[in-house]
Amino acid sequence: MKKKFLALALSLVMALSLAACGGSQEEAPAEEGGETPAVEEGGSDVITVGFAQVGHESDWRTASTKSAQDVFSAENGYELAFVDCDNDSAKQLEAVRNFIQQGVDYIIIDPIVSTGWDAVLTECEDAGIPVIVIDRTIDDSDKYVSWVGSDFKVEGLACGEWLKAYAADKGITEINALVIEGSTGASATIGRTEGFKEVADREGWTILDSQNGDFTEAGGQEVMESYCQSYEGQFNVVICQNDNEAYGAMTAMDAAGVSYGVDGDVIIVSFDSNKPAVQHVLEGNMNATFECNPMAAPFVDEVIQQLEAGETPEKEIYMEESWFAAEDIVSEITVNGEAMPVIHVTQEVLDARPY
Ligand code: GZL
Repeated sequence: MKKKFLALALSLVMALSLAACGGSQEEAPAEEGGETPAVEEGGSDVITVGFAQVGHESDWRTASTKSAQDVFSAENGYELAFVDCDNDSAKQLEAVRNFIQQGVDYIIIDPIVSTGWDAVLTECEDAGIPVIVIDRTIDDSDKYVSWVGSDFKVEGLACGEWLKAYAADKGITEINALVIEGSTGASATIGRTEGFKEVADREGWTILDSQNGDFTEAGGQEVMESYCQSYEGQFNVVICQNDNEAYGAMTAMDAAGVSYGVDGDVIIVSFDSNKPAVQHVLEGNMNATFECNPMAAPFVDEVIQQLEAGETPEKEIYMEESWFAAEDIVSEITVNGEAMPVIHVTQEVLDARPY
């Protein structure tokens, strides 16, 4: 800790001298993107954490960032160096290398994509800085202490199993689906796509198209506008791989005169289940939403405290998630042999949503 403390003090002196000669490290609030300055000088018992966040592309991401800022605070004994990597993998690798230079005590990574990580994780290992991965996965290296996140394939499977049961109850015998994917190469995209496709293939459904909406509202709207032209009258299901894409898709379908939701011609679902999406489900604009829990920071705090105490944390820590539907039709689904409840959204359910 003292070694790193000295390195931090040196980087603080460098930052201050940089500022004195006109350079500066603008401190940008996380919700606008940007980065906090190098970890400032703290007491010797302050735990310094560098967090290389995906970006600021969605409501889910905002909730994830807020969770980290709430947990890794001064009053909790932390100094947080936060970098919003703006969905740019090169920037994310650079941020991690800067954390190594700053000599932080721990590095948290939410990897934009799941490959290209072994070299920089080896540098973290050589520097003696433990890495904790959250949310998305790193698939080409295991040089990190723990991963905290969700099973994205289970989310995709749950969506498929719910749709199967819902369609059966509604007497819908033919499914022609359009998928608006998340960012290419993200494990969330890969898992949700795989899971839903596994059910679709088993049930003989048709996936008419599957294009990248980049987890953004604009991306969802753009892809859906194209779909409304290319597949007019051919589709009855839209799978949006996050809430923000669904908001954009609804805007596009409104403009194209396509009805959707509980009383519409098209079933629309999303992943994440942020409060605005659950509100849309309550109002019947969306048929269902499948939660992806963004509150990983408390679990990371637990991992760090275990490491500080000389204990060995779990390598994989999965977070609890729920599935929400507008109508009280499908109350339970089975995924990988496990029975899972489907929550009928009421005002009480909406009010209880934490993010
Ligand atoms: C999933 C997360 C995804 C969310 C999107 O764990 O990585 O990225 O589903 C976010 O909202 O942009």
